[in-house]
Amino acid sequence: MAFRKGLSRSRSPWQLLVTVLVVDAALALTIRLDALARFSRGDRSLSTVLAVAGLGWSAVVLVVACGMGRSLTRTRRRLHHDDQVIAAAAATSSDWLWEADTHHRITYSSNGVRDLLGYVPEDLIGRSTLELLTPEYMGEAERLMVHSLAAKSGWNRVEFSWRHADGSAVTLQGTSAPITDANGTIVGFRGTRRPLTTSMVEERAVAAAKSRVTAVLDDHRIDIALQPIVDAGTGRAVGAEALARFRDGRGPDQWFRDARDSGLALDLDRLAFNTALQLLPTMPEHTYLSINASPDLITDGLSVPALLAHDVPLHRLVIEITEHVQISDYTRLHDVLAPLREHGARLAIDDTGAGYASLSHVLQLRPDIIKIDRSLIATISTDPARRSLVTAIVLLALDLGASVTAEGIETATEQETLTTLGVDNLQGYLLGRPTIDRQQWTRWWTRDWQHRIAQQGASNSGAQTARP
Ligand code: G
Ligand code: MN
Repeated sequence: MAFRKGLSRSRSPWQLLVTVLVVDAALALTIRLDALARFSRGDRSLSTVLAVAGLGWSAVVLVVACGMGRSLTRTRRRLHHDDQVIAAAAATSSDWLWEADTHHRITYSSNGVRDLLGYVPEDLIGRSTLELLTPEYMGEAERLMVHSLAAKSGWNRVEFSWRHADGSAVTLQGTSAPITDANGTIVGFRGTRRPLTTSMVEERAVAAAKSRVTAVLDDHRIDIALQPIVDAGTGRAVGAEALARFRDGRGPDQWFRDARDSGLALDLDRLAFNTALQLLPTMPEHTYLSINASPDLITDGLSVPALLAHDVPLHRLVIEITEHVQISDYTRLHDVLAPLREHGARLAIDDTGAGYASLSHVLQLRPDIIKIDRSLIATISTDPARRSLVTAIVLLALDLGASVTAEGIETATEQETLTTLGVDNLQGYLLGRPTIDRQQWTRWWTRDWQHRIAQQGASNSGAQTARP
């Protein structure tokens, strides 16, 4: 394998040399044995003495050659062992071990590249590393090569985005060391590339989320969509729910999760609330605006004195508390809300019926409005148990002096069933989808939904669905 090429090549000349030396010494010993015999018979002539000295020298050569041979054998064994260790590491490592020349051409690739990028290692030999990068990283890789050649060093934990064979992008972290020739000139680099660990990915995701949320907070880059809420009896809009929308098209749930993950939940909640609140004065006198608020926003994020001091028509404001969130301190929530409610603001419990805490929220907070979650509405026409639950909520609301709004109404049949069960207000795609289009808002305030619903009901009589 290429990681080991240099070492394997150097073996044979040494072997040859040792063999030559051993044969040479053995021959010299054999040829000069007669001189030894002459010497032992008492011949001390110069030629005999020299021949015997040469014999001694040949013996020294033989011993040295044997020593070299032994050490060579030991080295070969060690190299063979190292070879196997490296081969095993390359074969079993989930990292991608690689070598490339200074022109980015791949000269070796381990099996790790199969899992990481979906390529066959042999197919990569001779290809340029640059081709495997996503386009935005090609320039960076070229700059890194120039810099590493100048600094005569490799690189450490550099992250690039690579093109997987299936077309997706994969971030790998790479570390390398230079490969030098006999003169010390860098002829390439070898190293490893590995995927980011889960915690690194998470860390990065949080950092990205934080920078996205911070940008929205800095520029107030949030839009408010309104969705009409219609009186089931008169068919007229009585108000609208404000829903945060973001300009990158990602859903509000994702954005609020980003904000939670990056510790900015309260800030984003506050921005959404205050942006929505600005719409209230633009709406007709007879309508209210229902704004979602987390319990934390109410207790720690809203400036109640500011709400009381400014010209906020609190009698036209509804604060919706989601049912999904655990409320740790009902008393505090109650206390913070009290002055606002005294000045006319109403409290709605959102998503009632969707989770465990619904009735306890309702009982503890005594809302003015109970909003029934759309999960209860979806099969209301066919599920008697759900109808009973809605009836129970309607009765509870009667006792509490609250009104009931059904959310997520999508069909005329659902609307008819809910009206029959005594629900006061209706909200859902059937009446109107959430929109940021102000012209549509204006049309809602004068629209007669009764007429429209009746028409749809007639044209769908017997049908279960009439999705707009
Ligand atoms: O829980 P809350 O009321 O805040 O949820 C409002 C969400 O429900 C919004 O994102 C809105 O787009 C969505 N929504 C409103 N009406 C309907 C509907 O009729 N059907 C469905 N599937 N979603 C709705
Ligand atoms: Mn809501």
